[in-house]
Amino acid sequence: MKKSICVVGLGYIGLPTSVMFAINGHDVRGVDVNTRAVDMINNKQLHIEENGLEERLGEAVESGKLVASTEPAEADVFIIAVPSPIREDKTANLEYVQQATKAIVPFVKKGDLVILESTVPPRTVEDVMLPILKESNLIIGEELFVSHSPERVIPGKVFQELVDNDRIVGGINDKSSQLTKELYEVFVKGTIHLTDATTAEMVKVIENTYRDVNIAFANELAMISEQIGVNAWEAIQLANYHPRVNIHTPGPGVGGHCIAVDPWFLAELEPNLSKIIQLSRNTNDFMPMYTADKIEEFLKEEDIDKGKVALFGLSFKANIDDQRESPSLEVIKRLASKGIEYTAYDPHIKELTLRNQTDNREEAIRGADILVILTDHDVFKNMEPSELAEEMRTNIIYDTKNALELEKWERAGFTVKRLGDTKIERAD
Ligand code: SAJ
Repeated sequence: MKKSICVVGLGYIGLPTSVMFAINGHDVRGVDVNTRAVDMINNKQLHIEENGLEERLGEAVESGKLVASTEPAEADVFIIAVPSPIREDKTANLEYVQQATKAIVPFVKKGDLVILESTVPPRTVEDVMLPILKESNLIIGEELFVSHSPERVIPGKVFQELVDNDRIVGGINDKSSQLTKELYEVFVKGTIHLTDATTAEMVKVIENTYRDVNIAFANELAMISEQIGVNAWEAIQLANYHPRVNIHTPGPGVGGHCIAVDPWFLAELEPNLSKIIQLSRNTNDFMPMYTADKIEEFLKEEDIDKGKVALFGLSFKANIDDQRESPSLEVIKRLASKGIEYTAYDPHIKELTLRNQTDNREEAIRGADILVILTDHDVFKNMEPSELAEEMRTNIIYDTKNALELEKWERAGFTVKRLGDTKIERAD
């Protein structure tokens, strides 16, 4: 049945979700405090990058099914998809969730459904949202239904994953879960699993925490491997042939606004019981320093005092333009604090916001004493040694993502150093 849906928050989850409901026949009002974003959306323009968003947004706006506004309005369903970041002290900042919930209170009516999509510390729906929603004077669970339906999509593949991924829906009661399931069924092809709101919150947070802990383990293995002369990439790959082992890959740190954030939600709730979680977070946060210190070490080995470093890759992961919490930015800070010069280059990032950033690859590597790969973009993986050979001052590359085909580059005369892979000279 056709419904009116008010989506609060038109970011990288709220906007694609609005678009999906609109092109599947619902009347969607997208709400955002950012007037520029609202204007752009109504003009069918993108304020965020996502594969397949442009054409779908065009279709949704042209059909009149999606309208953006700065103010909520009455609707059958309210979906909240606002940021839930952490503060400097690593505690959850739920201000946006609270503000969005308050903003819809004047518009909710008997029979409506409120869904939280933002990732939050377990118990947020019960302890933070419900007290605010009670101000509507509707009986919660009887006249107003509430659930948590966390997004689980990966940037770059949002539209594919919105449809194909299984979805977790946790209502404050069975009716809330059921209504939420019926709504998402309009485009979700994966299985929709029903549970309670707090369990759904827990599920979402532990998915990302699992990855963070696993990556920290991989990073630890990389550092250990360097000490004992083992190639961690090969060792992890071989270990993963075991049917019950799935070790993730090391790197210069963990970025993005999810995996580097969500584990703190659990740490905050139970600081004394979340030791591995906190240790993993700190291990991953330490990796950019480790990377910068290695760069300094490699320069010193060549008797280069400060040197010039060409940094390739500024986004937090491959093939996207998102720099939020990117480890590359931390590597830059650390290099700068050491007085080491750098030039930063990322072909996926169009706006040049950093000091010493260039969109010209030749300029980035010209005269460099070392080239450092920080993100495994396909464009880097596909580079040919002949494209770089004459530009650098040395032939040293530090690959923190195992992006380059080692033999090819070594055959071409480069010295490739790799995170997690140090050759140790042993006495016979
Ligand atoms: N990374 C590693 N080693 C790995 C995998 C990732 O160092 O083996 C690093 C990446 O380079 C990156 C960071 O971790 O800096 C995070 O990247 P990611 O691809 O693992 O995750 P996100 O943040 O893009 O998206 C995650 C996804 N969660 C899971 O896969 C469990 C996505 O499904 C969620 O929707 C998203 O978080 C979210 O919004 O919570």
